[in-house]
Amino acid sequence: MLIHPKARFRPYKNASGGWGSAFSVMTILGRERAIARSTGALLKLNKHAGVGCVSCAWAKPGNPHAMEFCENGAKATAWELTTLQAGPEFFAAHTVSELRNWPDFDLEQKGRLTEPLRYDAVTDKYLPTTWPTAYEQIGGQLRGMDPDSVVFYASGRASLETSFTWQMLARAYGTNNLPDSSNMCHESTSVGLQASIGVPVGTVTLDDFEQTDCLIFFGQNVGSNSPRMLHPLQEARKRGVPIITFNPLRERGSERFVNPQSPVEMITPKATAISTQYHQVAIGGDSAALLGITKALLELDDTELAEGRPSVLDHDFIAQHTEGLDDYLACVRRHQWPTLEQRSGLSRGALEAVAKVYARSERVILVYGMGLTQHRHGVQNVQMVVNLALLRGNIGKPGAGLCPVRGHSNVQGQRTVGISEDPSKVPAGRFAELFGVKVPEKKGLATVDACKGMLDGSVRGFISLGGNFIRAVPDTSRMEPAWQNLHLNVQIATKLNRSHLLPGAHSWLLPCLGRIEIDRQNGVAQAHSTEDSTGCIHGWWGHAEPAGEHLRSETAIITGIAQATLAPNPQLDWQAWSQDYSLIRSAIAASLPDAFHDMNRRMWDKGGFHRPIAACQRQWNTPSKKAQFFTPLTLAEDDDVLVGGLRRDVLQLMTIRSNDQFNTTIYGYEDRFRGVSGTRSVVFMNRSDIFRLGFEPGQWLQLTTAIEPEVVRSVGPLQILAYDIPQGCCAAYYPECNALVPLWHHAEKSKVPASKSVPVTLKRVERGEGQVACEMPSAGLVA
Ligand SMILES: Nc1nc2c(c(=O)[nH]1)N[C@H]1C(S)=C(S)[C@@H](COP(=O)(O)OP(=O)(O)OC[C@H]3O[C@@H](n4cnc5c(=O)[nH]c(N)nc54)[C@H](O)[C@@H]3O)O[C@H]1N2
Ligand SMILES: Nc1nc2c(c(=O)[nH]1)N[C@H]1C(S)=C(S)[C@@H](COP(=O)(O)OP(=O)(O)OC[C@H]3O[C@@H](n4cnc5c(=O)[nH]c(N)nc54)[C@H](O)[C@@H]3O)O[C@H]1N2
Ligand SMILES: [Mo]
Repeated sequence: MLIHPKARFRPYKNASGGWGSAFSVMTILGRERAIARSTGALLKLNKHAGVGCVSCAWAKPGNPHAMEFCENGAKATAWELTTLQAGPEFFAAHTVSELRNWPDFDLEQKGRLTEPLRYDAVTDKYLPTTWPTAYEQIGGQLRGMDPDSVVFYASGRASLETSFTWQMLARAYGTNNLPDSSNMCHESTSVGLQASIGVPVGTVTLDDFEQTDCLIFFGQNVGSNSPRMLHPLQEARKRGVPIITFNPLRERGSERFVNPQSPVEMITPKATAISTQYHQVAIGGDSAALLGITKALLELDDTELAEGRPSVLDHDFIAQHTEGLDDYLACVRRHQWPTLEQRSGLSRGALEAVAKVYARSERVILVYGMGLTQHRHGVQNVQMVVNLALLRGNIGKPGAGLCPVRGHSNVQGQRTVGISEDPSKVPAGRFAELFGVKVPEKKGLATVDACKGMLDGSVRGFISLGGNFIRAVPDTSRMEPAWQNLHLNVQIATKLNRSHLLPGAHSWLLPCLGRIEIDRQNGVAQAHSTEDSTGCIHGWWGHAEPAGEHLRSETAIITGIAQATLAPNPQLDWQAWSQDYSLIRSAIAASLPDAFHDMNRRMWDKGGFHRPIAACQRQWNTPSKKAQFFTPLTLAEDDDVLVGGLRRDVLQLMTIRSNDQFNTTIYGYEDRFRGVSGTRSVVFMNRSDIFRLGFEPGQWLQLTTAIEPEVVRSVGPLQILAYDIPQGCCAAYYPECNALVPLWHHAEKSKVPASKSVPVTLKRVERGEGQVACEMPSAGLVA
């Protein structure tokens, strides 16, 4: 096990990017012993017909930089191409109960899985098995189960080909139980944008960034989570484009950036200031802030009209393209400034300053991330952003639009090719006609409902295409015992994680190739494809030799399970699909011709090909055929406990990512930009809250969820860090704090867990001096 450095906090004075980034990349390449294996792949990352980065989903430019990757892309590459291995000897040496006590970091740090394994309850170990045996036994289990009791989970990394095959397997087997990591992520976008503008995805492309004259960010941490996006932002800033950021934390990447690939910037101390206005909105305060901006915009409009100047609202656009303005404006007028200031945590002056910039900009891009979607009112937050865009016609014109920044590298694409619990999202008629697969009519389970099914025992089987479900979902302490009651648990994975260590009655761990590895079928290298955050589809090749001879591709594993489970189907040749992925692409193209016609050719176009997004053409696929202004019922119903409200001992907790992690994969204990080093066991608090509540920085706290008093959800000990965060708010790391999030505490309509707004109380606990706080905090639940 790695010896962790001593916990340390020292404010980070540098920009994001720069030498800090370069050192961080070299450290992980060295530690993973992956320098030789990764270098070639890194040079091809995100380039035309090159290697698709397995980190984030940010757009891949047609004219890439010499090195079109970022610190986190390099880390993700090193993580996948590590030469460390967790082979059968490793599993022979450790029981599953023992491994369960290891931190997430140590588990994945053991390296790549190399052989198919089956859990043996007698020895409490994973024992080697063979592929044919595994398929046959899994198929046998599946044949004996009710399809409605089996869940097919996908994490957003799998390619379009794999994802299409995956959903076909679930449907041919007889279920729409297809939860996806996006159910915990941008599902608020899919629901909110669909209702407001008739498409479930954003409306901008990279070209828009070159033409925009203003960018506004809500709750998206660009410097850590989509760092390549800093390049277009830096260029925009050089053109004098204002960038306004709403975030409770002053995230370094949103403040200033040094391009680590620019020799001049690296040797001169010249960072680009990214945000021209930075508003530290209270957690959950964005809807109020957006209402306030609109109120200020209306006041500005009154002045302009009174002085004989044109309106600041785009009345032509509003009349021709939208519906519901009057109701919305009445709601805006009804809300008084003191309420909006209190709920947003921002002053009227600050929101007026935003309105001024917005009113004088012709082409505005509105960017957002988990800071908006992972709230009780996540869908409303998204729709309020749309409202702001509609007021000035900022959708469907060059340089303007909505930019939800997706997480996993193909999470948007997975949904496009049919991974959804909702059968109306797939072309059922074509599936029946082309492949003889009848899509079940019954709606399936998404993530939260799949969890409920585990708790009530109706979900008996779980098959996972990547990801770390049990660590990513909320309510850890209730979910983990339920997960162990599963009858069947099959995990297709590259690295060992906690979801593998709570086995059910029959459990397999099936090691697969990563996307950066060469995937040969019958000796012929296979390409694959992904869709990025801007709806652009690209073809990629694997680059490195596989980590082991026993690994199979994800597609091969899925088709292997399909053949062992399903009766032969003359219209669907799984074997042929597994041997030649171009046949899967042809099947995608035939199923979804509008988006994917000629996919096999077009995915190699320089810069990829864009699938048509109706809203970009100002065609609104809503019931009324207009874009909808959305009127919030109230701003207060957002929170189970009001921020700064009646209970002064309650703080609003957001669960955040460090710069040194990718979701549940912990690369290390350095959150460089936030100045935290050697630990993840911290709670970021406002200094006045610390003293008001009778604590001192450096003390240890136990956090307890302050809703549903009959269930105790508690995590700790976490060490207090005095930090620049609004009063009434606090922050701590995901996934360690997931035990605090009640399963039912999710966004209305989208059911995205409200991981960014959990009311908590804090209690002082003892902790030995000088101890290294690197373990997983112990989570406890008393029912
Ligand atoms: N390096 C790295 N890259 C990643 C990932 C990773 O874990 N590591 N994960 C990938 C995935 S799957 C996803 S979904 C994305 C996630 O990327 P983001 O969408 O950036 O998600 P988070 O980092 O969870 O949170 C974003 C920001 O929201 C702010 N925030 C919290 N609450 C509020 C609020 O109420 N209002 C506002 N305005 N802001 C708020 C937080 O301070 C934080 O800076 O990144 C992807 N890329
Ligand atoms: N409290 C809280 N909870 C959250 C969030 C939050 O902000 N706060 N964020 C949510 C979000 S946005 C998301 S997207 C989810 C993430 O949920 P998931 O997508 O389920 O989790 P990951 O951590 O991305 O999965 C990591 C695992 O994927 C496997 N893996 C990696 N590469 C491959 C591959 O190529 N193929 C296969 N088959 N397996 C692979 C490895 O075994 C690795 O351990 O978590 C959600 N949960
Ligand atoms: Mo995500």
